[in-house]
Formats: sequence, C-alpha cells, structure tokens
Amino acid sequence: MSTHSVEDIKRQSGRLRGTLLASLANPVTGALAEDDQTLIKYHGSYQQDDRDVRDERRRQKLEPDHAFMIRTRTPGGVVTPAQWLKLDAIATTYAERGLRITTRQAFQFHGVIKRDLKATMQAINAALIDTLAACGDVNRNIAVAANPYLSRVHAAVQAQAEALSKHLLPNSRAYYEIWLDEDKIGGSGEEDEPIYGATYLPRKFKIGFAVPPSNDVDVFAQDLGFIAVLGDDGTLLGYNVSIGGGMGATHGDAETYPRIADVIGFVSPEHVIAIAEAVVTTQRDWGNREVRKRARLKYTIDDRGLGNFMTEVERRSGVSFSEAQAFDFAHNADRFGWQQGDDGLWHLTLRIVSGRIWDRDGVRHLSGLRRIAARLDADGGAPEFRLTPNQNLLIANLDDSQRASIDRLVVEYGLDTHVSASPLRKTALACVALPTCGLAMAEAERYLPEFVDRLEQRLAKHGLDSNDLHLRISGCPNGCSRPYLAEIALVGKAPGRYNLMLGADHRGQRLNTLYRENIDETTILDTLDPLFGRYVAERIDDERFGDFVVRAGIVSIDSTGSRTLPLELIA
Ligand code: SRM
Ligand code: SF4
Repeated sequence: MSTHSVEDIKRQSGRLRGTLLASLANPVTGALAEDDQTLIKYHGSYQQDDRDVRDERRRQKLEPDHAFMIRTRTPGGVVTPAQWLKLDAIATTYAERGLRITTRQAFQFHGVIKRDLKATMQAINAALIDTLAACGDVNRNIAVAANPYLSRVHAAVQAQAEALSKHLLPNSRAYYEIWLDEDKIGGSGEEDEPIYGATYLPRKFKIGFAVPPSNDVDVFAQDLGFIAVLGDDGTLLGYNVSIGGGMGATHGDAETYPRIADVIGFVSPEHVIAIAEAVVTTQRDWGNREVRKRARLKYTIDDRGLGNFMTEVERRSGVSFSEAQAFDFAHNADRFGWQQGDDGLWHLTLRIVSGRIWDRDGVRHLSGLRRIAARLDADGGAPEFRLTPNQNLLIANLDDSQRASIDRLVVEYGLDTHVSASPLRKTALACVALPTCGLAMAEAERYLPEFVDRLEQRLAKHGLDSNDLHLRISGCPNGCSRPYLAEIALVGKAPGRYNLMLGADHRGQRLNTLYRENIDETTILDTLDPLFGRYVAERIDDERFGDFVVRAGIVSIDSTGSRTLPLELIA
C-alpha cells in the first residue's frame, strides 16, 4: 500500500486526477499505481483481486489476479428498462459476476480488467448513468425508500434525493477528462471545490431518505437521514432530520463502534439542500483527519457534542430546526409481491438473493430480467426498475394490463422465490465478502444460503418455521449488510468464524449486542437452539425474537435503546 496518507493523496491529486491516465495506460501490470488505487474510488471503482486464487498466485510468483469493481451512482436505485438492458449488456461484456444490487441501491460490476475499465465506464455513461462519487471520501449514493405503496410521496422524495445527489457531487472535471475524454480547460486540476475543498471529506458520507412506515433504508445507520413527514392528506410536509448513524467498527478497537443516529429536528422540503450542505461542510471542517478510523461523522458528533454540531449546522444553513414530529416505523425489510400504489399503479418486489443477478448453475435471473426489461421497454408508459436497500428489486409503475405477462416471465425464469422462501430467507442479507472484497475475514454472500438452510432446520425444530426473523451476515466488522441492526447477525472474524450478535429490533431502531465471540457454525447453531426454545416458551404474544432476547436479559441494551457504547464494553 501507499506510503502516503489518504489526506496527502487527496491534497496532491490535482482534484482526483493523480496519475490515473498513466496507470491505465501501463500495459505491464493489471494494477494501478498505489496512490491511484485510492483516487479511483472517487470515480466509483475499487481495485480488487480474486482472493480465491491469491495464495496460489503468490506461490507461482505471479501478481495478484487484479480486476476492478465498478459501482454506479443511482440515487434511490432507479433505472428505466432501457437502462437496465444496457447495464445487463455491460455486465455480460465486461464483468465476471453479473449485476450486483448493493445495500445502497447501486449496481456493482465485479471483475472488470484494467484494459476494459475505460470502455466499461463509457458504456455506463452512455446509459446515462455515472459512477462519480460512488466511493471515496465524499457523499455516496443516496438511499431512498423503495416504498411501493405511497407512490406520490415516493416520487417527491426521489426527486429531492436526485437533486441533493447532484448538488453534492465534486466539482472537479477529472471524471469527465479521464473516462469520457473531455478536453482539459484552463484551471484543470485546480477547480474550485466549494463544498469539499482540496481534501474532500475526512471519510465517506452517507445520506438516506426514509418514508414511514417503511425503514427499508435503515435511516439510523446513515450519517444524515431525512424521515418524510406526511400531512393528513398524504402530502409531504417535510422531514425529521437524523445525524450520526454508522455501522463500521474494528474488532478489538473500543474506539470504534456502530452508532444509531440522533433525530435532531424537523425541516421543510425546501431546506433539505441547505441542511445537507451544512452537515457535510461541518463534518468537513470538524471531522478527524488524523485518525481515519475515527473520521466518520458519528465520532465527530460524539467528540464535539450533538448540541454544538446542531448549532453549527443551523448557523451555516441559516435554517432553524423545528421540533421533530412523531414518526412510526413498522419494519426495515422489503414487502414482496405486488403492491398497488396510491396512484393506482402496480409494483412488484422480487427477492434477489444477496442482490446477485446472473445466469449460473441453472439460475437464469439475468436472462429473465432481460426479457422483462425488453417487454417493458416495448410497452412504453413509465415503468422503472428500483433497487431496494435490502438488495432486492422492484419493478414499478405498471398498469393492471401488464401484470399477467410479467408474472409469466417471473415464473418462467424462477424469479418468484419470494413466494416459497421462508420469512427468514426472504429478509436475510449478506454483504459481498469473498472472493472480491479485500477486507473480508470470512464468507458472507456465498455462505448465506447454506447457513439459512441450517438455521431453518433449528427453527423448524421449535415450530418457528414461519417466524419472521431478521438475519444479516457480514464478512467483517465494517458492516456493509448493516448487521448491527439485525435480530441475529454473524460478523466475520476469521475463515468460518463469526461474532454472534443478538437483540436488534425489526424496525432498524435498536442496535444488537455481541453475544458470543469468534465461534464456528456448529457453536452458533448450538448457541441459538436453546434460545429458540426459551423464546417459544417465554415470549409474550407476538413478541419478536430480537425484543425477547433483550426483555429476557439474554443481552443487555442500554435504556435508550440507542446504544453508542463500544461493542467490547457491552459483551
Ligand atoms: Fe461497504 C468497504 C461493499 C454498503 C461500511 N464495502 C467496502 C468495500 C469497498 C471494501 C473495501 O473498502 O475494499 C466492499 C467492496 C466489496 C465488493 O467486493 O464489492 C464494500 N458496502 C459494500 C456493498 C457492496 C455491500 C453489499 O453487499 O451490498 C455496499 C455498497 C453500497 C453502495 O452502493 O454504496 C456497502 N458499507 C455499506 C454499508 C451499508 C450502508 O451504507 O447502508 C456500510 C455500513 C454503514 C456505514 O457506512 O457505516 C458499509 N464498507 C463499510 C466500511 C466501514 C466504514 C466505517 O465507517 O468504518 C468499509 C471499510 C472502509 O470504509 O474502510 C466498507
Ligand atoms: Fe467486505 Fe467487510 Fe463490507 Fe463485507 S462487511 S463487503 S467483508 S468490507
């Protein structure tokens, strides 16, 4: 890795250009120069290597099998059928692992080799989608409730999120010069960055818009959240604002921890951009630039004080927060199948296991969705594909006459797994982890199906087959599947070994707690088994498992339910 600090790399990058052009042109290696590996993130890509073959290649004295992950900036995860077809073609031509829906409603392409990077970026842009700021120390893809029923509010919130995403883009033309061959103009490399400045943010920054009763975006895991408040007539009155959420932690480092965001007040829709910009610039100026692990907004707030931070945001934005309005989240999972929106149109939510869409091992989901996209594209109207923050897929805005033909294709291509899957399987999430993620300590996406098989057997033993239990697996404590908000979570510690976390609620409002550390599958199942037994015997009415383990004192959560203590202190 580079000997330069990330702060130095950003400062010296000529507004995110570095030596990327030379790195891309170098035919000797499949990798980029070290500092460029940091800079390419701001362009929406990560250099990775296939970890399944890493050791073997090292033995053979070969360089790692380098390839790139590319992530889109798709606020709210919305694309048209025509765009879907183009993304499918890009995945088929350049990527190795199909299309991957992320937990922030982006598409990821894995396994793009260096010499195809530019062509892939150009093809994505030709689909009128970009990847700018999808990664890096900037505002990331903005998550928006995929909410299929409150369609009018969804449209208003989506429009607001798109405008905000655009507003918070870096000003540098580096992306357009490097990938899209835009001519350099005077001042290139020294562009003004009015929001970010020369060193951008201290760390990544994430925004989510929630529309109650659904908390599918896990708004309290976001650095900045906007929770829609509706009037009696269903119109959008404004938003409760939440700040300081985040999941990432480091094993054994008590200075790092997941944190539930604080709700700090209410603002009207016209103030969203001013508030967001003020939160971003305050974090830019106040965030920790010495210790990257402490650089997220959640630590800035804990270090500087929530009240001080709020006052500064009000000062910078010129907007005063009103008192937060009451809100009520019912769940943080998706609702599958057909739902009719309040505009009369129909929306179909399909389950996509860990967001991976490909044709492999008898599965033909990529082909099936290609047929559906082609049909919808030909039909006209305003259909759209909407990625959900739970890695699933919504086919939105259909009229009644279109449903039967889509249903036929869904069944023909086996895209109807939500019909037969257990509630546990339907809502289970796993991050990507191995073989592409460089930080993975254990399997997640590839392990989820078999772990669910075994967990289902234990649940069945206790008559809990139909229990809607939320399970999430992450390959390391960074928490990309938002595991700390699951009733049961496995957080990777080492190959085949996980920390078992218990006790979050099903609305994304309470973090779970470390219950057993560094255990293997058999121990995990044997640990859960008696707890399921107690749950059946002792639960009150329709009490959820996550609530039960807290009430029964099996895990202890602080009285506010918004634990901000380091994991290690809680265990
Ligand atoms: Fe993540 C880093 C994948 C959502 C917290 N995340 C990574 C990297 C890029 C690994 C790396 O830095 O080398 C992973 C690439 C794996 C791969 O091969 O694709 C990765 N994160 C993902 C995705 C694809 C997971 C998924 O299965 O869908 C999600 C892409 C989101 C997107 O479209 O932008 C993803 N990551 C999240 C979330 C969930 C969310 O945002 O709602 C979190 C927790 C929320 C948060 O940020 O606190 C998350 N990812 C992290 C962290 C820990 C950050 C921290 O504050 O400590 C890292 C590591 C880091 O930044 O150093 C990380
Ligand atoms: Fe990789 Fe860890 Fe994120 Fe999983 S949680 S994708 S293993 S960084």
